[in-house]
Amino acid sequence: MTDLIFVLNGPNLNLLGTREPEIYGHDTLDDIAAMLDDQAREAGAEIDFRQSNHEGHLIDWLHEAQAEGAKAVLLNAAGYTHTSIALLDAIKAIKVPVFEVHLSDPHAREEFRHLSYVGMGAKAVFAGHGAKSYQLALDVALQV
Ligand code: CA2
Repeated sequence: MTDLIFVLNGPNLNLLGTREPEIYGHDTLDDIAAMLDDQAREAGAEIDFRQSNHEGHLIDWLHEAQAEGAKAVLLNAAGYTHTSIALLDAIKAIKVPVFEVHLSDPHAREEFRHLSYVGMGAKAVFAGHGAKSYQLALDVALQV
């Protein structure tokens, strides 16, 4: 069976490429989806790439990843990374490994970004490399 990787993106990431390129880079979310699609296809895998501005959607999708038998989830929960115990609970509630992804390096930014609830449940964290953070995470996720 083809390996399936869910790639879930949180609030405001739909605006990527339109503002603050010095922090988040010039790639749009569609650019990142296309890169990951190619990378997954070359490895004989498949990605399911989604974005939502709503916390509950991200939680439902984590449950869905488990129900669909996904091999791994790459999760950039954006601002919810630093606030959401509900997302942490969802990560802990599924057996699918979750990899935390960030374009920027939250630890090199404001203090309030240093706390990550997602990180408390994630298998590993990839941050600070722009779109490449997703590619590095996918590379590792495909090997678990
Ligand atoms: O660096 C990341 O990937 C973040 O998850 C991005 C979040 C931020 O709250 C996290 O601390 C780190 C913010 C996403 C906002 O997305 C934007 C996209 C385009 C323009 C402005 C913001």
